[in-house]
Amino acid sequence: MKSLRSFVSRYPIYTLATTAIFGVVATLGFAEDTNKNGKKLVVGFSQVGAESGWRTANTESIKSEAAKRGIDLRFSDAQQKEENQIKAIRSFIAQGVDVIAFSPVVETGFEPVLQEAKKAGIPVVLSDRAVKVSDPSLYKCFIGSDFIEEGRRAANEVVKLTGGKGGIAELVGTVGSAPAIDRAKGFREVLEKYPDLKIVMSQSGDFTRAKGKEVMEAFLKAPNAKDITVLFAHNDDMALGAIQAMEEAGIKPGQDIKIVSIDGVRGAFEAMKDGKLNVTVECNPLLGPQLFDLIEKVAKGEEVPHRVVTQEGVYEQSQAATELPKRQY
Ligand code: GZL
Repeated sequence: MKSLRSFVSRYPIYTLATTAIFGVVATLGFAEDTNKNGKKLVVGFSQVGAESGWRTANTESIKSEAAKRGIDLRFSDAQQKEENQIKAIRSFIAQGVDVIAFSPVVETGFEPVLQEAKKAGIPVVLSDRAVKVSDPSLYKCFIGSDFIEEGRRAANEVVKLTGGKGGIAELVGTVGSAPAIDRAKGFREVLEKYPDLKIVMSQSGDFTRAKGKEVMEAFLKAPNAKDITVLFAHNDDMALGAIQAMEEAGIKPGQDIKIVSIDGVRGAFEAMKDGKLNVTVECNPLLGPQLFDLIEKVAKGEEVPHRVVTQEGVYEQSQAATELPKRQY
């Protein structure tokens, strides 16, 4: 301490400069995020995959925010396979990361590995999608959309487009995933009030454009294809695939068959601008900043809410042209 004092008295200008530089670095946010021992924060993140435009934007938001905060992010892409996510979480435990975060590809099957993380004293944060577990303490927080509300919003838009009458073809998301289960639930909750609006076909397109096109082709070949007046797609990528299938079959998407989907990716706004999609219900993928705010608190052992819901809107064709330049994903 004495030597430091004598250094400051002999070289005040160097001390002043160093303090100023550190101050600037900290203010500009270049200071690294640290764990409770003051070391660089190490976070293991298991991502669902790269199945859709939404997922790409979500991954970008997570990676860029971690880099901005100087966090050591161990990122793993599960290619939409649960066994890969379980393997990745086990690897994060073995590496002794400070926090594990993941977007579970399906709701069930994660309890054992979450018990292992708890036993290892590593807190877990859920991003985007939830899990079904018997012990809610197995994760500190779940930040993501209210998928049931997204389903209700989509159904209300279908009612507005059809006057409450017609036949609905449904492209379902990944079987067993929280968004697929809850969007279907919210959609059917509203439909109960409209007996003349019926789901005539429903099949999973696994949230991908390719599968969405394939399933829509099958819908259009079905004996009751003529009953379809509306398509409800659980995400924009499947809707864009279905639009391709309709055009190849000589059907005008957005006119002969109305289309309502969910996510709000750029491609959906372009399709609305071209009159091929009628509505997209927003599902915000830009979770990075909020997610790492929560992770930093959890890393320091601070209390966080067990559920954080992201705020979202609904966009119709008439808004597409003005909204398109503003879209961040
Ligand atoms: C929703 C997210 C879903 C998107 C799809 O939060 O989990 O997964 O709606 C994505 O585009 O594949």
